[in-house]
Amino acid sequence: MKRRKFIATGAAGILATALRAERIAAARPESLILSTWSFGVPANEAAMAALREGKTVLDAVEAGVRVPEADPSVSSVGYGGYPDRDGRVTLDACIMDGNGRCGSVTFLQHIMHPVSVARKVMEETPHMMLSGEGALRFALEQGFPQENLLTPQAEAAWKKWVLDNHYQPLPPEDIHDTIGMIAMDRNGQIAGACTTSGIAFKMHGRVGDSPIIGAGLFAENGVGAATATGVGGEVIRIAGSAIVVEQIRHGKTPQAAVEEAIRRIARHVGERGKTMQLGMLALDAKGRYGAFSISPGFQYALTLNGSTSLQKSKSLYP
Ligand code: SD4
Repeated sequence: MKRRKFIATGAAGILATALRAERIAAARPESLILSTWSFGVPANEAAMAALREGKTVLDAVEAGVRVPEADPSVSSVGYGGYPDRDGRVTLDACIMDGNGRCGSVTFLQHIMHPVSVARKVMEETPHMMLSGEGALRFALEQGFPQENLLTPQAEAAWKKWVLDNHYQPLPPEDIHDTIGMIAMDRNGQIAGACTTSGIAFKMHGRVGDSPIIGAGLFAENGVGAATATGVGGEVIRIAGSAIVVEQIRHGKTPQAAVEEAIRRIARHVGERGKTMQLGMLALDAKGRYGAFSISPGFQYALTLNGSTSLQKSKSLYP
């Protein structure tokens, strides 16, 4: 009798879980893609095109962020990115799927698509992160072409900066704009990618939050994803993207979770927060999303059920 009751209760539990999963799936948008800044619009469109072709959500975020990586007019990502204070373009990127698979490259030079190298690190090595010389050697072995990423415009900006600033790195508040992209497909599979040339005119060797899993990016199926842009050191300090996803796991909406993360950063930085930019995006497994920044002006690209628009984020400070 006891056993029969136990089986009946167990079966009811399984049925309830299945019904809940079905309800979540029914409410989920057909596609949801979020990425930072206005260059996120063509990036989201490329990601959406990949999903339409039946590619995985991991393929989609990679294809998406490759767009600004290859665009010489974007001075903060990939080709055309502003160099460090020694005039070298050094890139950081990472990629993660919702099953905890991830790869990352930091301080990588001469390769236009660091996100794709990060994916190769994930798929072709026993490691998660390669840096500098080792990352470059690996990229070349994988067949990525070695290229000059310093455009004449970026070189001119650097030369002017050298004259104006006497080789003193700028406070990182001044120059930013990474692409972080997070996405969920119609089956609820989640992935993200993040890629940047980092803070302009940084010290040689400086690495920010963008290639660090849990800081610049985090994704987990069944829970959600988050990504960050802005002053990377402050995002690292609070493990930004990881804590956003963790709060979603514990019941916060993506909007409440990104607001809490930005408030936490604001407590660390005090008055400096009023002159710095730092933005976060998040989505959850139910298809809800959120955006928040410390200062006004943060924009993000939103693709919902196939149509893409540029949105203004709310900010902590007016
Ligand atoms: C970094 N978070 O390297 C990056 C910079 C950036 O928009 O541009 N973010 O700290």
